[in-house]
Amino acid sequence: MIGRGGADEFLGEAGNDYIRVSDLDFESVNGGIGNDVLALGGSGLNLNLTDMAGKISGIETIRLLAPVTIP
Ligand SMILES: [Ca+2]
Repeated sequence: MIGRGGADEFLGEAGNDYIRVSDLDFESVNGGIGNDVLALGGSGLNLNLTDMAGKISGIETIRLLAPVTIP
């Protein structure tokens, strides 16, 4: 699944899913069952997992595709 930005909702359900976002404005990412990847493809993203609590679930791997700041 590839998000193009904005308040998207991703639901992976069963299987190994790959969810790519271009910003952090999505409503929710839930990979469901399986080994699911959340890929951050935008530039200048500042990912604070504490702020994202409740928005990201069922994700086993976070992949950084572009310069991302993790405080
Ligand atoms: Ca899944």
